Amino acid sequence: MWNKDFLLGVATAAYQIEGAATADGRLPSIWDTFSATPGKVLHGDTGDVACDHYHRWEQDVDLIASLHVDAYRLSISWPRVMDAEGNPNRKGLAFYKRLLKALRERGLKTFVTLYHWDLPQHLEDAGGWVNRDTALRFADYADLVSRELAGLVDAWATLNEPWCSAYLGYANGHHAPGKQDIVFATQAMHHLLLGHGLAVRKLRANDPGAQVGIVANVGRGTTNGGSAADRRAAELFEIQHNNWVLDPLLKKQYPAALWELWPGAQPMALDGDMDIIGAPLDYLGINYYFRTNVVSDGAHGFTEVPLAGVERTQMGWEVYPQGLYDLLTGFKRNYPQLPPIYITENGTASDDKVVDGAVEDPQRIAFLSRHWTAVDSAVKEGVDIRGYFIWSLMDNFEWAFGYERRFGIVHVDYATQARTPKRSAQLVKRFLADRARRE
Ligand code: GBH
Repeated sequence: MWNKDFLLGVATAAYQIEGAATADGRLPSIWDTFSATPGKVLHGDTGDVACDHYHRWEQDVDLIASLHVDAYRLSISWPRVMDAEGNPNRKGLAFYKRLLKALRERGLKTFVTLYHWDLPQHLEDAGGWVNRDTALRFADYADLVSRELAGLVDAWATLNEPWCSAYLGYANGHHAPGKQDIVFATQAMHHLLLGHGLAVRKLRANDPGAQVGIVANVGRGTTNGGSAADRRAAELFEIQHNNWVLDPLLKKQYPAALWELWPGAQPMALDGDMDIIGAPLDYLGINYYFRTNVVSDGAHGFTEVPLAGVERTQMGWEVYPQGLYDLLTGFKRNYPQLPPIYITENGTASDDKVVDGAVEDPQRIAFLSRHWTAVDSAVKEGVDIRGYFIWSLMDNFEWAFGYERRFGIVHVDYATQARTPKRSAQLVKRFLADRARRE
C-alpha cells in the first residue's frame, strides 16, 4: 500500500481553521450563528479567529509541504465566495485561487470539499436544507467555484458527511442550525443528496480533468447483547448511519428499514431525483473514527451501551481499527457500484501540551499506525483504496467541542497562533522520507 500511488495527506475544513469571519465581505454562516448562541458550543468558543488560517495561509502551506505529504484536503467557505444574490465575491475567490496555486507549486495534490457544514445563514433563514431550493442554490455555488478554480483541483468532493448535516443539524440539534425534528432531517438529507447530484453535473462540465466524489462519515455498529433483536439493532445502527447516505448514492434508493426506525418520515421527492443522486462517482471519501456498541431498545430501534474496559480517546470515542477494516470489506461486498475509495478522514483527539518545545502524542501515533494496518489489510482483501488523510493537519475548532479537543498532528497555541509539529507529525515526515528513498 505504501507507494507513491497511495496518497498520504492531511485534512482541514474552512470554518474550523480560517477565522476572519467578517473579512472581505464574508457573510455569516449557520455556524457563526450557532456558535454565538449560548450553550451550543463548549466554553462558548466560536470560529471567529480559529487558527487565523485566512491570514496565515502562506506559512501553513509551507508547514504542509514540510511534512512531505502528498496531498492536502481543504474546504471552501460558501459564504466567503458568494453573496446573497448569488454573485461572486471576488476577494473570497482570490483567496482560494492563491492557496490552491501555492499548494500545487509545492507539488501537493489538492482535494477540495465544497460544503463542510457552513451554510450561508440567509439560506437557512429561507428554510435551509429542508427547503428544496437550497439544493439548487448549492448547484449554483458549485457552478461558480468550479468555473473559477478549474485546473487547480485534483479531486472535488461535493459534501462532507451529509449524515452530520442532516441528523446532527436537524434531528438531534447538536450541530448548526440546531433543529430537532426527524422529518426535517430526512427531508434535509434528500436535499443535500440532490444538491450533491446537481453539483456533480456542474463539476464535470466545468472541470473535466478533476475527479468528482463525495465524503461520507461511517460508523461501525456492533452488539454485546445475545438476542436476535440485539443483532438487528447493530444492523439498524449501520443502516441509520451508513446506508442512509450510501444506498441512495450507490443503489439509487433509501434503505426501507429507515422507515421502520422513523415511521412516516419519508422525504418528499420528485420523479428523477434518485437518478440525479445516484450519478456515477469517481471516488467515495470515507471518514472513520470509532465503533458504537448497541442493544435493542425493545421497540424498533437501537440504544447505545458504552463498553467498559476499552481504550478511549479525548473525545471518549473507542479506539477500534477493526471497525474500519470491517466496514471497508463490507462495502465491497454490498455495493457492486462501489467506486475507488479515499479515507478522507481518520485520526484522534488527545490532550497534548507543548513542553520545552516538544509535544509528545503517543496515543495518536498508536492510533494512526493501527488504523493504517487496518487499511492495508482491506487493500489486501481487494478493496480499491487510493489514499488516506489524517484528520487533522492542526488543532482547530472542533465544532460543538470548541478548542478543547485537539485533533492536529501540529499543535496550535491559540494565544500566539504558534504551530508546533507534534511527535506524530515528525514521524509522518520521517515515514514519507523513507518511502521516497525506497522508490
Ligand atoms: C468529522 O466529523 C468532521 O468531518 C470533522 O470536521 C471533525 O473535526 C472530525 O470528524 C472530528 O470530529 O454515535 O450517533 O452520536 C465526525 C463526525 C462524530 C459523526 C461522531 C458521527 C457520532 C454519531 N462524527 N458522530 S452518534
